[in-house]
Amino acid sequence: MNRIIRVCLAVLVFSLFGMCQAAPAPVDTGDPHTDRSLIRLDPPEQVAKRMEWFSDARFGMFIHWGLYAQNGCHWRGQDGKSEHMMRHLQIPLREYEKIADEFDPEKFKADEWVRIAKDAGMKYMIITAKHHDGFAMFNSKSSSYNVVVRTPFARDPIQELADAARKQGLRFGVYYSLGRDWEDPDVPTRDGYRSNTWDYPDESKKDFAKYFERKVKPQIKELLTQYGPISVLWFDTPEKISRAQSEELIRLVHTLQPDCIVNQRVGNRLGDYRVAEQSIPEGGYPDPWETCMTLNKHWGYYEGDENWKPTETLVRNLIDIASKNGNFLLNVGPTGDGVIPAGSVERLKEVGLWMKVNGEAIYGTTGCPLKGLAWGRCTKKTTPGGATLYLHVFDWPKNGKLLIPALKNSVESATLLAGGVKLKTSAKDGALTIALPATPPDKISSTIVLKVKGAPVI
Ligand code: JFZ
Repeated sequence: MNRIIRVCLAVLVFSLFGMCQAAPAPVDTGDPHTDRSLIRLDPPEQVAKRMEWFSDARFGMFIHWGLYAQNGCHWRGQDGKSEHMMRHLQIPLREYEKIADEFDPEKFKADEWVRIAKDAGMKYMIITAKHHDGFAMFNSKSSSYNVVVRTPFARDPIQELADAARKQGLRFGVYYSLGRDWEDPDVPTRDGYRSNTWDYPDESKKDFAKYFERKVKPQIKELLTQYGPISVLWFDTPEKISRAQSEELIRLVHTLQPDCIVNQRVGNRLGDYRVAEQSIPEGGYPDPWETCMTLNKHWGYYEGDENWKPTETLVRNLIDIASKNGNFLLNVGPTGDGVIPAGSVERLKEVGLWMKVNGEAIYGTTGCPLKGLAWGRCTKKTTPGGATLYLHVFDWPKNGKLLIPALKNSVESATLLAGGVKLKTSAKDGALTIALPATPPDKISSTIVLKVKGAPVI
């Protein structure tokens, strides 16, 4: 009888343990943007090596710049709503391309753009090489529909930015729209959704493979062979690309530039890392991931949009994302004459001031096992024999006592990152309390450096 009871108890314990451990399997949406775990073509250690700089970098600049910026996403007095202006107003290609005749950003200075990113604490930048309008913002020999051939500007901003980024020590990447190209007659979409149905009305005649061979592959080759090291290929809108085409693209990229990372929007659950858009996924993702966000309400320059996110929001987003092992790709939309709007520059400068003091608590950190902290977030660095926990305190406790529930480790030291002031700690009932000065060093987020012995035990 005892043996039967023991076996039943063992089964009960394991099934209970199993229940509390097994997270519900995330549902596959079938949407290439949101599918769960990524499928890798390379061995995990090779992917991890390729991704190292990215996870250390944590913070980058996204740049949406193209013909739509010429008049702030407006056309002949009409509101084009966004960088999708050509689609929103169903502008015939023969009319839209005339914008190129006026595009002459005489104030464009690549070094200035890179300096703004660098001063903000950003470690990489990604610019739209070809957005949905199909217009190449680089010297493409495979398509004359490009900035060098078709505009009075007649310069190659991708070349100038790649050179400037390299000179100032930032990594450089390009965005490439796969599934939308309103210049090319062979780009079908899911049921015509966001396709160019005004110049090319018959979706059934559109052959993605022709566009893929004629434009996509040649331009990806150009981008990866004409501009030096490209660190990121940021694909977009992969709805109609086949698994074989996604694989072919990844292999092409990694053959030409083995260190270049590819985001998941290459399609079919492939890619080196995941992307979120305008949101911070609750628990992050198991794979390396990045969320991209606008500074105001638009990706491309939209005249009159002064709805800039407060610097506090930007800094706290960066911290929240880093605490979940993610990267923050923050967007600017330069004007038609080549200037990053003042509202963006001001906020990026303020983020940079915070990063100057607290960057150590963001760069090279990983997510932290301390979750659900009412007063802020936690990031972590593993050290020989222990860990450094960076406590990001948004809400400075009025009673001067910061409570860290459930941290079991013994503490080596606790200091304020700004100024290095030593802090007293006390442990009771499995919780740690840190005594804090009355005034926080930073009103947005103050960092406490907590060095503990051994790997964090929660
Ligand atoms: C796409 C573009 O349409 C947009 O113009 C911008 O370039 C943005 C960064 O990318 O927009 C998307 C793409 C994917 C999703 C949402 C908007 N998604 O997966 O939810």
